[in-house]
Amino acid sequence: MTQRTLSIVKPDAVAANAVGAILGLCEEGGLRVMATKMIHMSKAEAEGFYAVHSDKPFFGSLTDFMSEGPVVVSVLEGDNAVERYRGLLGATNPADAPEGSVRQLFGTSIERNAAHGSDAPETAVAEISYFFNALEIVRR
Ligand code: IDP
Ligand code: MG
Repeated sequence: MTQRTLSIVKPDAVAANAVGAILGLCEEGGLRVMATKMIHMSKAEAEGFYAVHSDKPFFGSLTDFMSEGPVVVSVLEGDNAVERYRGLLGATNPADAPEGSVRQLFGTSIERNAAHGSDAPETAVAEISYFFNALEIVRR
């Protein structure tokens, strides 16, 4: 089933010049880039994106991190895209992510883990609309 998901190359991976490598792994992994842009989120914008985690002890630190520098947000499309991209990313903690996965290759801590992927199709729809309007996403 063709599906879409939201990817964020996080500030650590943008700073490490790994944008192309990560989007390359997406393409090699069967996903197509349908929209992409670089943005620098304010603290409030990062808090809005991660509102679901507002009760967590790491919320303040996470939203500082996500607003410390530019990120690359992308809409990725492919068969079973949500699960497919989560598989390419590996576990939240890079130490638990499989060899060759995005987080194993480019993440350096459970917080600074290089990239985000939506966790469910409904989450993907909401996350895509947080960053992109209809005119910014190519039609197939
Ligand atoms: P996910 O990105 O794999 O879906 P979530 O549990 O949704 O993981 O957490 C969102 C983000 O918050 C993670 O990608 C990571 O950057 C950060 N994070 C998650 N757990 C921790 C933690 O225990 N300490 C610090 N940061 C964390
Ligand atoms: Mg999550």
